[in-house]
Amino acid sequence: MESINSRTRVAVLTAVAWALAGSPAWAQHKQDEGGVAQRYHQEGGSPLAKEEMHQNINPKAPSMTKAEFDKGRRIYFERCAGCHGVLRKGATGKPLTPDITLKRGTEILKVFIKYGSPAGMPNWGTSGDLDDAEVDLMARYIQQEPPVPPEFGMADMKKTWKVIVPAEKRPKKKMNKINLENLFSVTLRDTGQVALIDGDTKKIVNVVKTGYAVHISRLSASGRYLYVIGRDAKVNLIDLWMETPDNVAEIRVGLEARSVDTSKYKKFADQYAIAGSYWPPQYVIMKGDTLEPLKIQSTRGTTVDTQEYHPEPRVASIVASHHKPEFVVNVKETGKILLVDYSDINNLKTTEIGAARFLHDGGWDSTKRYFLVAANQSHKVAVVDTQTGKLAGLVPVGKVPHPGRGANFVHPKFGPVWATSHLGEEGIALIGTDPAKHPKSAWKMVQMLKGQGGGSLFIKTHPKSKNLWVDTPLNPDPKISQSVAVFNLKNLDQPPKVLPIGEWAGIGDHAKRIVHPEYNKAGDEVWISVWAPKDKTSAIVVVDDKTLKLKTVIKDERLITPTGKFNVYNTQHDIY
Ligand code: DHE
Repeated sequence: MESINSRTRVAVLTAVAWALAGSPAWAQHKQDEGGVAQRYHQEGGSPLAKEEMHQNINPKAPSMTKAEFDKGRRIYFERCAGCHGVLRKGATGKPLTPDITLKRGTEILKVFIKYGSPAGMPNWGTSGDLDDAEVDLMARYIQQEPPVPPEFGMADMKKTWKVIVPAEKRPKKKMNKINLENLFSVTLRDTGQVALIDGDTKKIVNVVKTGYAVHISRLSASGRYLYVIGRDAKVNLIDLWMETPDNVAEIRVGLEARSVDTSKYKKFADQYAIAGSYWPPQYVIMKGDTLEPLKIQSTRGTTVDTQEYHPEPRVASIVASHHKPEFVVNVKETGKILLVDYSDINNLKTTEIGAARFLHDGGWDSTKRYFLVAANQSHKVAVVDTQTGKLAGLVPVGKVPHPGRGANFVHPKFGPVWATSHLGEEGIALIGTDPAKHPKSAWKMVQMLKGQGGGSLFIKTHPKSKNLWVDTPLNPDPKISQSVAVFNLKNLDQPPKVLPIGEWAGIGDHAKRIVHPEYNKAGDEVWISVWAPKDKTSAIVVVDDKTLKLKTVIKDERLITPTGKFNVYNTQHDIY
């Protein structure tokens, strides 16, 4: 063991004492909350773990063999890159570039990696995720220069682009009897597939092969085409008019990605698709019916606050305006929102709106004029007025907001509001969204409802419903993570009803997370995923929205690790 100087010893002892202090409940609680948010950002691991990268040796760093460096790189991309960034410039987690880590030294770094920190760093060692040798390896790895993954440009995209069924060979009309408006595309996360489930019969229509650890599904303006994006940046295009809906084209748009959407403005219906990537930091506009890549735009640039250059600003959520030929592209690390006018992609006009770091997920208000997006580490929600192309507000909410696409309803006192739950606390923030008739409430948090606990990811309602559904899949208490809270919108002072979805699934006692409520087209039933490990039974529980009673449980051996569910009609029209 290297000798420890006194500064190191104090830091080590403080970190160890903090990590071991089981006694003060609040401290434990805070660690859990922080750890939950950080672990969530690592949830899928990064597909970059598999990419070959050059080992750049820093002569001042402790030595490493090529095999150790490669192992460190793999662990880094699986566990750390989501928070600390590919190039270790920092995002949800702190920067870890050698100018910083070399000063800390191996022993301090080992303590942070093993025991975690109050700021939210998970305790990778004491949790059993990494053994002592791996902790030591990682402490040395992060003192080396960060290896840089390759770029992924037009030529790379074209090499992966496949049109499986050319547009002219596809059906001229719908060839199946499925009620497509009530079809659900369900992410089967760990098998790299989506299950297309008939919302009326609850039967699986097809299981379609897609990218790795699939993230989201979105619809074309007409509702005919379904687009699915994997964490490996593979986009699949599924034609829902086929006798059995299936893939008609695919492409990889980068090495890692999360978001996809399509041109929703009438004149450009079904014409374009857009996908944003985490690496390389860029977005690409494609031909809607073939996925042919047409235009790639980098998101590298300066941050909104310190105005410093950032080499890897990841593309988080993307939404398409229904009123204009415009995509709203949210860039995480720079904290900027780009309004991309796609009416003439050769003379692309982009409005850059400064918001706050780090932009993640969001959705439209009920009129679809305003877009609201979580700036999660700023604990704010940014609001863009897409009519004027300006920031309408930056609303302080609770700790680490995570809305999914959020929920719109009319509050008895404050008029139309949009709601988000939080990863870092139990509150559900309601933000006024009607500056014309309720100017005093507009772009302010008008109320904070008390939910079951932190660790919430998604919240949902429907214009025909009087309920607001809030999941808590990442809460450390299984009672909370395996149930959902339902608020009565007509009486928001009443505590929510808690539905034991995990128990209702009737699939056994194994670990499971209850995640992502999604309405059917009629808005009278809610589907919730019961997400179990890959080798255990999962299910989808369907609840009657009026009576809050169990309607049915969808079970099928093909339903492996279901997470997000996307009802065709609601997704196509941004109803939430
Ligand atoms: Fe997601 C949406 C990123 C972990 C399920 N997720 C999004 C969006 C982004 C994102 C940027 C918005 C897309 C859009 O609207 O265009 N998610 C990330 C991450 O970076 C993160 C934190 C870590 C990771 O490694 O990927 C992450 N996400 C998860 C999960 O662990 C979840 C629960 C399960 C899974 O798929 O692994 C998960 N994310 C989802 C879902 C949506 C989503 C279901 C879409 C919600 C909606 O209703 O639109």
